[in-house]
Amino acid sequence: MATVKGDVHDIGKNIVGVVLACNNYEIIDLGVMVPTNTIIDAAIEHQVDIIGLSGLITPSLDEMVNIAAEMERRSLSIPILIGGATTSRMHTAVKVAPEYSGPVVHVLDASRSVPVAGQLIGLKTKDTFTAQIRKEYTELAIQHAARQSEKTILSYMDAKANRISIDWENYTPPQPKKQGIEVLADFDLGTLRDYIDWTPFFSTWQLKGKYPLIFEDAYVGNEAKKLFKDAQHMLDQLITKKLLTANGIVGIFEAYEENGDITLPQENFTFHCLRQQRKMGTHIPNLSLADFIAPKTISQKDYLGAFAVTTGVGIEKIVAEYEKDHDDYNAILVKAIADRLAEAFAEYLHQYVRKKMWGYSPNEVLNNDLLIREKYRGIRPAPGYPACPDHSEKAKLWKLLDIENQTGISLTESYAMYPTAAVSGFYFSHPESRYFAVGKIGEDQLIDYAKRKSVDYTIAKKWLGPNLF
Ligand code: B12
Repeated sequence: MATVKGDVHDIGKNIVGVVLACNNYEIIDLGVMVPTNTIIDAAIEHQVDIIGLSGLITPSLDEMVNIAAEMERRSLSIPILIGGATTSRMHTAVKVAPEYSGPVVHVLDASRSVPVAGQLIGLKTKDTFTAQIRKEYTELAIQHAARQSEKTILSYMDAKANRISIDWENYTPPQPKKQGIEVLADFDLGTLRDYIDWTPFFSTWQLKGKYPLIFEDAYVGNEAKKLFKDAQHMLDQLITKKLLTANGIVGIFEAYEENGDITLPQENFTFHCLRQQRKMGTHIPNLSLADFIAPKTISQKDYLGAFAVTTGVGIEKIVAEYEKDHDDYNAILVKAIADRLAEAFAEYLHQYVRKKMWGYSPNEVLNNDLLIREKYRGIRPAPGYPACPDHSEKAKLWKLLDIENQTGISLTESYAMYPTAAVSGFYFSHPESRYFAVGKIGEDQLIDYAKRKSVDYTIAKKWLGPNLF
Protein backbone atom coordinates (compact mmCIF):
# COMPACT_ATOMS: atom_id res chain seq x y z
CA MET A 1 0.00 0.00 0.00
CA ALA A 2 1.14 3.51 -0.70
CA THR A 3 -0.03 7.10 -0.80
CA VAL A 4 0.94 8.18 -4.29
CA LYS A 5 3.64 10.66 -5.31
CA GLY A 6 2.92 14.27 -4.33
CA ASP A 7 0.32 13.36 -1.69
CA VAL A 8 0.92 13.27 2.04
CA HIS A 9 -2.24 11.91 3.63
CA ASP A 10 -2.26 8.48 5.12
CA ILE A 11 -4.89 8.17 7.86
CA GLY A 12 -7.33 6.44 5.51
CA LYS A 13 -4.64 4.18 4.08
CA ASN A 14 -3.37 3.30 7.55
CA ILE A 15 -6.86 2.44 8.78
CA VAL A 16 -7.33 0.15 5.78
CA GLY A 17 -3.94 -1.39 6.55
CA VAL A 18 -4.96 -2.11 10.14
CA VAL A 19 -8.34 -3.55 9.11
CA LEU A 20 -6.74 -5.83 6.52
CA ALA A 21 -3.98 -6.86 8.95
CA CYS A 22 -6.68 -7.82 11.49
CA ASN A 23 -8.04 -10.11 8.79
CA ASN A 24 -4.74 -11.89 8.33
CA TYR A 25 -3.36 -9.94 5.40
CA GLU A 26 0.31 -9.08 5.54
CA ILE A 27 0.67 -5.38 4.72
CA ILE A 28 3.76 -3.80 3.21
CA ASP A 29 3.23 -0.10 3.76
CA LEU A 30 5.47 2.11 1.62
CA GLY A 31 4.30 5.32 3.31
CA VAL A 32 3.46 8.60 1.59
CA MET A 33 4.69 10.44 -1.55
CA VAL A 34 5.73 7.17 -3.15
CA PRO A 35 6.86 7.29 -6.81
CA THR A 36 5.37 4.85 -9.32
CA ASN A 37 8.45 2.69 -9.79
CA THR A 38 9.03 2.31 -6.05
CA ILE A 39 5.50 0.93 -5.73
CA ILE A 40 5.81 -1.42 -8.70
CA ASP A 41 9.30 -2.65 -7.82
CA ALA A 42 8.28 -3.37 -4.22
CA ALA A 43 5.18 -5.22 -5.41
CA ILE A 44 7.28 -7.44 -7.66
CA GLU A 45 9.99 -7.98 -5.07
CA HIS A 46 7.51 -9.06 -2.38
CA GLN A 47 5.29 -10.95 -4.85
CA VAL A 48 2.23 -9.20 -3.47
CA ASP A 49 -1.33 -10.30 -4.21
CA ILE A 50 -2.74 -6.78 -4.37
CA ILE A 51 -1.46 -3.20 -4.70
CA GLY A 52 -3.38 -0.56 -2.72
CA LEU A 53 -3.14 3.12 -3.78
CA SER A 54 -4.35 6.05 -1.72
CA GLY A 55 -4.77 9.78 -2.41
CA LEU A 56 -6.51 12.74 -0.78
CA ILE A 57 -6.24 15.52 -3.35
CA THR A 58 -7.20 15.62 -7.02
CA PRO A 59 -3.65 15.68 -8.50
CA SER A 60 -3.30 12.17 -7.05
CA LEU A 61 -5.95 10.91 -9.47
CA ASP A 62 -3.61 11.52 -12.41
CA GLU A 63 -0.85 9.81 -10.51
CA MET A 64 -3.03 6.70 -10.15
CA VAL A 65 -3.74 6.71 -13.89
CA ASN A 66 0.03 6.86 -14.50
CA ILE A 67 0.67 3.91 -12.19
CA ALA A 68 -1.97 1.80 -13.96
CA ALA A 69 -0.45 2.68 -17.35
CA GLU A 70 3.05 1.83 -16.14
CA MET A 71 1.86 -1.51 -14.75
CA GLU A 72 0.34 -2.28 -18.14
CA ARG A 73 3.59 -1.31 -19.85
CA ARG A 74 5.44 -3.68 -17.58
CA SER A 75 2.92 -6.46 -18.45
CA LEU A 76 1.77 -6.97 -14.87
CA SER A 77 -1.56 -8.38 -13.75
CA ILE A 78 -1.51 -7.67 -9.99
CA PRO A 79 -4.93 -6.30 -8.92
CA ILE A 80 -5.03 -2.60 -7.92
CA LEU A 81 -7.25 -1.23 -5.16
CA ILE A 82 -7.96 2.50 -5.38
CA GLY A 83 -8.99 4.51 -2.30
CA GLY A 84 -8.89 7.92 -0.63
CA ALA A 85 -11.12 10.97 -0.28
CA THR A 86 -10.67 12.31 -3.81
CA THR A 87 -11.11 8.98 -5.61
CA SER A 88 -14.42 7.71 -6.94
CA ARG A 89 -15.92 4.70 -8.64
CA MET A 90 -16.61 6.85 -11.69
CA HIS A 91 -13.06 8.18 -11.99
CA THR A 92 -11.68 4.68 -11.46
CA ALA A 93 -13.98 3.30 -14.16
CA VAL A 94 -13.43 6.06 -16.70
CA LYS A 95 -9.79 6.97 -16.20
CA VAL A 96 -7.85 4.30 -14.31
CA ALA A 97 -9.34 0.94 -15.35
CA PRO A 98 -9.01 1.51 -19.13
CA GLU A 99 -5.24 1.91 -18.70
CA TYR A 100 -4.74 -1.57 -17.25
CA SER A 101 -5.80 -5.04 -18.32
CA GLY A 102 -5.46 -6.36 -14.77
CA PRO A 103 -8.20 -5.87 -12.15
CA VAL A 104 -8.77 -2.34 -10.82
CA VAL A 105 -11.33 -1.79 -8.05
CA HIS A 106 -12.39 1.37 -6.24
CA VAL A 107 -12.96 0.83 -2.51
CA LEU A 108 -15.09 3.38 -0.70
CA ASP A 109 -13.98 2.74 2.85
CA ALA A 110 -12.04 0.48 5.17
CA SER A 111 -14.97 -1.81 5.96
CA ARG A 112 -15.27 -2.73 2.28
CA SER A 113 -11.60 -3.45 1.81
CA VAL A 114 -11.82 -6.93 3.39
CA PRO A 115 -14.61 -8.41 1.25
CA VAL A 116 -13.12 -6.84 -1.90
CA ALA A 117 -9.60 -8.15 -1.19
CA GLY A 118 -11.05 -11.56 -0.33
CA GLN A 119 -12.95 -11.81 -3.58
CA LEU A 120 -9.99 -10.59 -5.59
CA ILE A 121 -7.65 -13.30 -4.38
CA GLY A 122 -10.07 -16.15 -3.59
CA LEU A 123 -9.41 -18.95 -6.06
CA LYS A 124 -13.12 -19.58 -6.53
CA THR A 125 -14.18 -15.93 -6.72
CA LYS A 126 -11.45 -13.97 -8.45
CA ASP A 127 -12.44 -14.61 -12.07
CA THR A 128 -16.14 -13.91 -11.65
CA PHE A 129 -15.50 -10.91 -9.37
CA THR A 130 -12.98 -9.40 -11.78
CA ALA A 131 -15.29 -9.94 -14.76
CA GLN A 132 -18.23 -8.44 -12.89
CA ILE A 133 -16.25 -5.32 -11.90
CA ARG A 134 -14.93 -4.90 -15.44
CA LYS A 135 -18.51 -5.10 -16.78
CA GLU A 136 -19.77 -2.62 -14.18
CA TYR A 137 -16.97 -0.16 -14.95
CA THR A 138 -17.43 -0.46 -18.70
CA GLU A 139 -21.12 0.41 -18.26
CA LEU A 140 -20.22 3.35 -16.04
CA ALA A 141 -17.78 4.62 -18.65
CA ILE A 142 -20.46 4.37 -21.35
CA GLN A 143 -22.95 6.28 -19.16
CA HIS A 144 -20.30 8.90 -18.49
CA ALA A 145 -19.55 9.33 -22.19
CA ALA A 146 -23.28 9.66 -22.96
CA ARG A 147 -23.61 12.38 -20.34
CA GLN A 148 -20.61 14.20 -21.77
CA SER A 149 -22.36 14.64 -25.10
CA GLU A 150 -25.46 16.17 -23.46
CA LYS A 151 -25.28 19.94 -23.64
CA THR A 152 -25.53 20.85 -19.99
CA ILE A 153 -23.09 23.71 -19.91
CA LEU A 154 -23.37 27.29 -21.06
CA SER A 155 -20.82 29.11 -23.16
CA TYR A 156 -18.31 30.94 -20.98
CA MET A 157 -19.67 34.22 -22.32
CA ASP A 158 -23.23 33.39 -21.23
CA ALA A 159 -21.99 32.17 -17.85
CA LYS A 160 -20.20 35.47 -17.33
CA ALA A 161 -23.34 37.37 -18.32
CA ASN A 162 -25.27 35.44 -15.67
CA ARG A 163 -22.98 36.53 -12.84
CA ILE A 164 -24.44 37.51 -9.46
CA SER A 165 -25.44 41.15 -9.42
CA ILE A 166 -24.03 42.91 -6.42
CA ASP A 167 -24.89 46.56 -5.97
CA TRP A 168 -21.34 47.83 -5.54
CA GLU A 169 -22.31 51.50 -5.90
CA ASN A 170 -24.30 51.31 -2.68
CA TYR A 171 -21.90 49.13 -0.74
CA THR A 172 -18.99 50.17 1.46
CA PRO A 173 -16.38 47.42 1.80
CA PRO A 174 -15.13 47.15 5.40
CA GLN A 175 -11.68 48.66 5.89
CA PRO A 176 -9.32 46.37 7.83
CA LYS A 177 -8.28 47.52 11.28
CA LYS A 178 -4.87 46.14 10.44
CA GLN A 179 -3.51 45.62 6.93
CA GLY A 180 -0.47 43.54 6.00
CA ILE A 181 0.80 40.28 7.45
CA GLU A 182 0.68 38.82 10.95
CA VAL A 183 2.51 35.65 12.03
CA LEU A 184 1.18 33.42 14.82
CA ALA A 185 4.15 31.28 15.79
CA ASP A 186 3.90 28.48 18.37
CA PHE A 187 0.25 29.27 18.96
CA ASP A 188 -1.43 27.96 22.14
CA LEU A 189 -3.03 24.55 21.46
CA GLY A 190 -5.21 24.96 24.56
CA THR A 191 -7.02 27.87 22.90
CA LEU A 192 -7.62 25.81 19.76
CA ARG A 193 -9.19 22.95 21.72
CA ASP A 194 -12.44 24.94 22.13
CA TYR A 195 -12.69 25.39 18.35
CA ILE A 196 -12.58 21.69 17.45
CA ASP A 197 -15.40 20.24 15.36
CA TRP A 198 -15.58 16.68 16.67
CA THR A 199 -18.07 15.20 14.19
CA PRO A 200 -15.49 14.56 11.40
CA PHE A 201 -13.20 13.00 14.02
CA PHE A 202 -15.76 10.22 14.51
CA SER A 203 -16.27 9.76 10.78
CA THR A 204 -12.51 9.25 10.40
CA TRP A 205 -13.06 6.13 12.49
CA GLN A 206 -16.19 5.25 10.53
CA LEU A 207 -18.43 5.99 13.52
CA LYS A 208 -21.40 7.73 11.95
CA GLY A 209 -23.23 10.39 13.90
CA LYS A 210 -23.15 13.99 14.97
CA TYR A 211 -21.21 15.02 18.06
CA PRO A 212 -22.40 15.01 20.88
CA LEU A 213 -25.58 13.07 19.96
CA ILE A 214 -23.37 10.24 18.74
CA PHE A 215 -22.81 9.21 22.37
CA GLU A 216 -26.51 8.29 22.63
CA ASP A 217 -26.45 6.16 19.48
CA ALA A 218 -27.53 2.60 20.24
CA TYR A 219 -25.08 1.11 17.78
CA VAL A 220 -21.89 3.21 17.97
CA GLY A 221 -22.49 5.24 21.17
CA ASN A 222 -20.25 3.21 23.47
CA GLU A 223 -17.36 3.02 21.02
CA ALA A 224 -17.68 6.77 20.40
CA LYS A 225 -17.48 7.45 24.15
CA LYS A 226 -14.34 5.32 24.53
CA LEU A 227 -12.69 6.93 21.51
CA PHE A 228 -13.57 10.42 22.74
CA LYS A 229 -12.08 9.66 26.15
CA ASP A 230 -8.83 8.49 24.52
CA ALA A 231 -8.80 11.59 22.32
CA GLN A 232 -9.23 13.89 25.33
CA HIS A 233 -6.38 12.14 27.09
CA MET A 234 -4.16 12.46 24.03
CA LEU A 235 -5.08 16.15 23.68
CA ASP A 236 -4.19 16.76 27.34
CA GLN A 237 -0.76 15.25 26.69
CA LEU A 238 -0.21 17.21 23.49
CA ILE A 239 -1.15 20.47 25.19
CA THR A 240 0.58 20.10 28.55
CA LYS A 241 3.77 18.58 27.18
CA LYS A 242 3.75 20.91 24.14
CA LEU A 243 4.35 17.98 21.82
CA LEU A 244 2.95 19.67 18.72
CA THR A 245 3.71 23.16 17.46
CA ALA A 246 1.02 25.27 15.80
CA ASN A 247 2.13 27.97 13.36
CA GLY A 248 -0.09 30.30 11.38
CA ILE A 249 0.09 33.32 9.14
CA VAL A 250 -2.54 35.74 7.94
CA GLY A 251 -2.58 38.82 5.72
CA ILE A 252 -5.18 41.30 4.51
CA PHE A 253 -4.50 43.16 1.30
CA GLU A 254 -6.13 45.75 -0.90
CA ALA A 255 -7.82 43.94 -3.81
CA TYR A 256 -10.05 44.47 -6.82
CA GLU A 257 -11.77 42.29 -9.38
CA GLU A 258 -10.68 42.62 -12.98
CA ASN A 259 -11.23 40.30 -15.92
CA GLY A 260 -12.71 37.62 -13.70
CA ASP A 261 -9.68 37.46 -11.40
CA ILE A 262 -8.75 39.07 -8.08
CA THR A 263 -5.72 41.35 -8.14
CA LEU A 264 -3.77 42.69 -5.18
CA PRO A 265 -2.27 45.81 -6.79
CA GLN A 266 0.38 46.43 -4.16
CA GLU A 267 1.57 42.84 -4.01
CA ASN A 268 1.84 42.08 -7.70
CA PHE A 269 -0.45 39.11 -7.07
CA THR A 270 -3.46 37.77 -8.96
CA PHE A 271 -5.74 35.03 -7.68
CA HIS A 272 -7.22 33.35 -10.75
CA CYS A 273 -10.84 32.33 -10.38
CA LEU A 274 -13.12 29.92 -12.19
CA ARG A 275 -16.81 30.44 -12.89
CA GLN A 276 -19.62 27.90 -12.74
CA GLN A 277 -20.65 27.11 -16.27
CA ARG A 278 -23.55 24.72 -15.91
CA LYS A 279 -27.05 25.74 -16.99
CA MET A 280 -28.75 27.23 -13.95
CA GLY A 281 -32.45 27.58 -13.09
CA THR A 282 -34.19 30.94 -13.39
CA HIS A 283 -32.59 33.69 -11.26
CA ILE A 284 -29.73 31.43 -10.17
CA PRO A 285 -26.38 33.04 -11.01
CA ASN A 286 -23.21 31.36 -12.32
CA LEU A 287 -20.83 32.14 -9.49
CA SER A 288 -17.13 32.90 -9.33
CA LEU A 289 -15.23 33.92 -6.19
CA ALA A 290 -14.19 37.06 -8.08
CA ASP A 291 -17.81 38.25 -7.93
CA PHE A 292 -17.44 38.89 -4.19
CA ILE A 293 -14.66 41.47 -4.55
CA ALA A 294 -15.41 45.03 -5.72
CA PRO A 295 -14.51 45.63 -9.38
CA LYS A 296 -11.56 47.87 -10.24
CA THR A 297 -13.99 50.44 -11.64
CA ILE A 298 -15.46 51.13 -8.18
CA SER A 299 -13.77 54.00 -6.37
CA GLN A 300 -13.98 52.38 -2.92
CA LYS A 301 -11.19 50.05 -1.84
CA ASP A 302 -11.97 46.40 -1.17
CA TYR A 303 -9.76 43.72 0.43
CA LEU A 304 -8.86 40.04 0.28
CA GLY A 305 -7.46 38.00 3.18
CA ALA A 306 -5.06 35.05 2.88
CA PHE A 307 -3.91 32.52 5.46
CA ALA A 308 -2.13 29.25 6.19
CA VAL A 309 -2.09 27.24 9.41
CA THR A 310 -0.52 24.02 10.60
CA THR A 311 -0.70 22.11 13.87
CA GLY A 312 1.47 19.26 12.69
CA VAL A 313 4.99 20.52 13.37
CA GLY A 314 6.70 17.81 15.45
CA ILE A 315 4.21 15.02 14.75
CA GLU A 316 6.71 12.66 13.06
CA LYS A 317 8.51 12.05 16.34
CA ILE A 318 5.31 11.15 18.19
CA VAL A 319 4.09 8.88 15.39
CA ALA A 320 7.49 7.17 15.11
CA GLU A 321 7.39 6.36 18.85
CA TYR A 322 3.98 4.71 18.52
CA GLU A 323 4.94 2.87 15.35
CA LYS A 324 8.05 1.55 17.05
CA ASP A 325 5.72 -0.03 19.64
CA HIS A 326 3.40 -1.29 16.87
CA ASP A 327 0.72 0.91 18.40
CA ASP A 328 -1.29 1.68 15.24
CA TYR A 329 -4.25 2.94 17.22
CA ASN A 330 -2.39 5.81 18.88
CA ALA A 331 -0.37 6.56 15.72
CA ILE A 332 -3.65 7.12 13.86
CA LEU A 333 -5.26 8.88 16.85
CA VAL A 334 -2.56 11.54 17.10
CA LYS A 335 -2.79 12.27 13.37
CA ALA A 336 -6.58 12.51 13.51
CA ILE A 337 -6.30 14.95 16.43
CA ALA A 338 -3.65 17.03 14.68
CA ASP A 339 -6.02 17.30 11.69
CA ARG A 340 -8.85 18.43 13.98
CA LEU A 341 -6.54 21.03 15.53
CA ALA A 342 -5.57 22.31 12.07
CA GLU A 343 -9.21 22.82 11.15
CA ALA A 344 -9.77 24.41 14.59
CA PHE A 345 -6.85 26.79 13.99
CA ALA A 346 -8.39 27.81 10.66
CA GLU A 347 -11.70 28.44 12.46
CA TYR A 348 -10.02 30.40 15.25
CA LEU A 349 -7.98 32.53 12.86
CA HIS A 350 -11.02 33.30 10.73
CA GLN A 351 -12.87 34.52 13.83
CA TYR A 352 -9.87 36.61 14.88
CA VAL A 353 -9.89 38.20 11.41
CA ARG A 354 -13.64 38.96 11.49
CA LYS A 355 -13.63 40.33 15.02
CA LYS A 356 -10.24 42.03 15.29
CA MET A 357 -7.81 42.15 12.37
CA TRP A 358 -10.32 43.03 9.63
CA GLY A 359 -12.77 43.79 12.39
CA TYR A 360 -15.98 43.92 10.37
CA SER A 361 -17.89 41.83 12.95
CA PRO A 362 -16.40 43.09 16.22
CA ASN A 363 -19.40 42.04 18.31
CA GLU A 364 -19.88 38.57 16.84
CA VAL A 365 -20.77 36.05 19.55
CA LEU A 366 -20.99 32.48 18.32
CA ASN A 367 -20.72 29.22 20.23
CA ASN A 368 -18.78 26.25 18.83
CA ASP A 369 -21.90 24.83 17.14
CA LEU A 370 -22.72 28.08 15.30
CA LEU A 371 -19.08 28.50 14.27
CA ILE A 372 -19.02 25.02 12.80
CA ARG A 373 -22.24 25.76 10.94
CA GLU A 374 -20.56 28.90 9.59
CA LYS A 375 -23.26 31.25 10.82
CA TYR A 376 -21.02 34.27 10.34
CA ARG A 377 -20.32 36.85 7.70
CA GLY A 378 -17.69 35.94 5.10
CA ILE A 379 -16.08 32.75 3.79
CA ARG A 380 -12.63 31.11 3.67
CA PRO A 381 -12.38 29.04 0.49
CA ALA A 382 -9.24 26.90 0.28
CA PRO A 383 -7.45 26.05 -3.00
CA GLY A 384 -8.61 22.54 -3.83
CA TYR A 385 -12.09 22.97 -2.38
CA PRO A 386 -14.97 23.13 -4.86
CA ALA A 387 -15.16 26.95 -5.21
CA CYS A 388 -11.48 27.15 -6.26
CA PRO A 389 -10.47 23.67 -7.41
CA ASP A 390 -7.08 24.64 -8.85
CA HIS A 391 -4.49 23.43 -6.31
CA SER A 392 -1.67 25.20 -8.18
CA GLU A 393 -2.95 28.60 -6.94
CA LYS A 394 -1.28 27.66 -3.66
CA ALA A 395 2.16 28.32 -5.16
CA LYS A 396 1.40 32.06 -5.41
CA LEU A 397 -0.14 32.12 -1.96
CA TRP A 398 3.13 30.70 -0.64
CA LYS A 399 5.04 33.59 -2.21
CA LEU A 400 2.54 36.22 -1.10
CA LEU A 401 2.82 35.29 2.59
CA ASP A 402 6.29 33.66 2.50
CA ILE A 403 4.54 30.70 4.08
CA GLU A 404 7.33 28.14 4.10
CA ASN A 405 9.78 30.41 5.93
CA GLN A 406 7.22 31.83 8.32
CA THR A 407 5.33 28.65 9.27
CA GLY A 408 7.38 25.66 8.12
CA ILE A 409 4.63 24.42 5.77
CA SER A 410 6.02 23.27 2.42
CA LEU A 411 4.31 22.24 -0.81
CA THR A 412 4.86 18.95 -2.62
CA GLU A 413 5.01 18.72 -6.43
CA SER A 414 1.23 18.11 -6.38
CA TYR A 415 0.65 21.11 -4.08
CA ALA A 416 -0.15 19.00 -1.03
CA MET A 417 0.96 20.71 2.17
CA TYR A 418 3.45 19.26 4.59
CA PRO A 419 3.04 18.92 7.63
CA THR A 420 -0.13 17.10 6.68
CA ALA A 421 -2.30 18.78 9.33
CA ALA A 422 -2.50 22.06 7.44
CA VAL A 423 -5.06 24.34 5.82
CA SER A 424 -4.55 27.37 3.59
CA GLY A 425 -6.92 29.70 1.83
CA PHE A 426 -8.51 33.10 1.32
CA TYR A 427 -10.90 35.31 3.28
CA PHE A 428 -13.81 37.15 1.70
CA SER A 429 -15.81 39.65 3.73
CA HIS A 430 -18.78 40.44 1.52
CA PRO A 431 -22.10 39.52 3.22
CA GLU A 432 -23.26 37.74 0.06
CA SER A 433 -20.07 35.70 -0.32
CA ARG A 434 -20.84 31.99 -0.10
CA TYR A 435 -19.45 28.54 -0.86
CA PHE A 436 -20.30 26.83 -4.13
CA ALA A 437 -18.91 24.19 -6.45
CA VAL A 438 -17.45 25.36 -9.76
CA GLY A 439 -18.23 21.93 -11.23
CA LYS A 440 -17.73 21.14 -14.85
CA ILE A 441 -16.33 23.90 -17.05
CA GLY A 442 -16.01 24.19 -20.83
CA GLU A 443 -12.96 24.30 -23.06
CA ASP A 444 -13.72 27.98 -23.79
CA GLN A 445 -13.28 28.91 -20.13
CA LEU A 446 -10.21 26.71 -19.82
CA ILE A 447 -8.52 28.46 -22.75
CA ASP A 448 -9.29 31.89 -21.26
CA TYR A 449 -8.19 30.76 -17.78
CA ALA A 450 -4.86 29.42 -19.06
CA LYS A 451 -4.26 32.69 -20.91
CA ARG A 452 -5.04 34.79 -17.81
CA LYS A 453 -2.76 32.58 -15.76
CA SER A 454 -0.04 32.70 -18.42
CA VAL A 455 0.35 28.95 -18.37
CA ASP A 456 0.15 26.42 -21.12
CA TYR A 457 -3.35 25.05 -21.79
CA THR A 458 -2.22 21.51 -20.90
CA ILE A 459 -0.80 22.69 -17.57
CA ALA A 460 -4.03 24.48 -16.66
CA LYS A 461 -5.95 21.34 -17.61
CA LYS A 462 -3.68 19.11 -15.53
CA TRP A 463 -4.36 20.98 -12.27
CA LEU A 464 -8.08 21.18 -12.86
CA GLY A 465 -8.40 17.44 -13.39
CA PRO A 466 -11.91 16.24 -12.63
CA ASN A 467 -13.47 19.63 -13.36
CA LEU A 468 -13.12 18.85 -17.00
CA PHE A 469 -13.65 15.17 -16.71
C1 B12 B 1 -10.93 16.05 7.27
C2 B12 B 1 -10.48 16.68 5.97
C3 B12 B 1 -9.30 17.41 6.00
C4 B12 B 1 -8.41 17.47 7.22
C5 B12 B 1 -7.62 16.19 7.36
C6 B12 B 1 -7.40 15.41 6.09
C7 B12 B 1 -7.16 13.92 6.29
N1 B12 B 1 -6.43 13.50 7.24
O1 B12 B 1 -7.62 13.13 5.55
C8 B12 B 1 -7.56 18.73 6.95
C9 B12 B 1 -8.18 19.88 7.69
C10 B12 B 1 -6.08 18.67 7.34
C11 B12 B 1 -7.75 18.90 5.43
C12 B12 B 1 -6.92 19.69 4.67
C13 B12 B 1 -7.08 19.84 3.29
N2 B12 B 1 -8.06 19.38 2.53
CO1 B12 B 1 -9.42 18.22 3.20
N3 B12 B 1 -10.85 17.18 3.69
C14 B12 B 1 -11.23 16.53 4.80
C15 B12 B 1 -12.54 15.77 4.61
C16 B12 B 1 -13.68 16.63 5.19
C17 B12 B 1 -12.55 14.38 5.20
C18 B12 B 1 -11.31 13.52 4.84
C19 B12 B 1 -11.06 12.47 5.90
O2 B12 B 1 -10.30 12.65 6.82
N4 B12 B 1 -11.76 11.39 5.83
C20 B12 B 1 -11.59 10.29 6.79
C21 B12 B 1 -10.48 9.34 6.30
C22 B12 B 1 -10.28 8.19 7.24
O3 B12 B 1 -10.99 8.89 5.10
P1 B12 B 1 -10.15 8.70 3.76
O4 B12 B 1 -8.83 9.34 3.84
O5 B12 B 1 -11.04 9.06 2.63
O6 B12 B 1 -9.92 7.14 3.76
C23 B12 B 1 -10.98 6.18 3.70
C24 B12 B 1 -11.36 5.78 2.28
O7 B12 B 1 -11.11 6.78 1.34
C25 B12 B 1 -10.62 4.50 2.04
N5 B12 B 1 -9.22 4.57 1.60
C26 B12 B 1 -8.30 5.54 1.72
N6 B12 B 1 -7.14 5.16 1.20
C27 B12 B 1 -7.28 3.91 0.75
C28 B12 B 1 -6.41 3.05 0.13
C29 B12 B 1 -6.84 1.79 -0.23
C30 B12 B 1 -5.89 0.86 -0.87
C31 B12 B 1 -8.18 1.39 0.02
C32 B12 B 1 -8.63 0.06 -0.35
C33 B12 B 1 -9.07 2.26 0.63
C34 B12 B 1 -8.61 3.51 1.00
O8 B12 B 1 -10.66 3.91 3.31
C35 B12 B 1 -10.42 4.92 4.29
C36 B12 B 1 -11.00 4.51 5.60
O9 B12 B 1 -12.39 4.29 5.55
C37 B12 B 1 -12.62 15.66 3.04
C38 B12 B 1 -14.02 15.61 2.44
C39 B12 B 1 -14.58 14.23 2.52
N7 B12 B 1 -15.76 14.14 3.02
O10 B12 B 1 -13.93 13.27 2.15
C40 B12 B 1 -11.84 16.90 2.61
C41 B12 B 1 -11.01 16.85 1.29
C42 B12 B 1 -10.33 15.50 1.26
N8 B12 B 1 -10.04 17.92 1.44
C43 B12 B 1 -9.81 18.49 0.35
C44 B12 B 1 -8.86 19.55 0.21
C45 B12 B 1 -8.84 20.27 -1.10
C46 B12 B 1 -8.01 19.91 1.26
C47 B12 B 1 -6.91 20.99 1.22
C48 B12 B 1 -6.07 21.02 -0.03
C49 B12 B 1 -7.55 22.37 1.44
C50 B12 B 1 -6.58 23.49 1.68
N9 B12 B 1 -6.24 24.26 0.64
O11 B12 B 1 -6.16 23.73 2.78
C51 B12 B 1 -6.07 20.58 2.47
C52 B12 B 1 -4.93 19.63 2.08
C53 B12 B 1 -4.08 19.26 3.24
C54 B12 B 1 -2.67 18.95 2.83
N10 B12 B 1 -1.89 18.53 3.77
O12 B12 B 1 -2.28 19.13 1.70
C55 B12 B 1 -10.63 17.94 -0.80
C56 B12 B 1 -9.78 17.06 -1.72
C57 B12 B 1 -10.29 16.95 -3.12
C58 B12 B 1 -9.56 17.85 -4.04
N11 B12 B 1 -10.31 18.67 -4.75
O13 B12 B 1 -8.37 17.83 -4.15
C59 B12 B 1 -11.78 17.18 -0.04
C60 B12 B 1 -12.34 15.95 -0.77
C61 B12 B 1 -12.90 18.20 0.19
C62 B12 B 1 -13.64 18.60 -1.06
N12 B12 B 1 -14.89 18.21 -1.20
O14 B12 B 1 -13.14 19.25 -1.92
N13 B12 B 1 -8.78 18.19 4.98
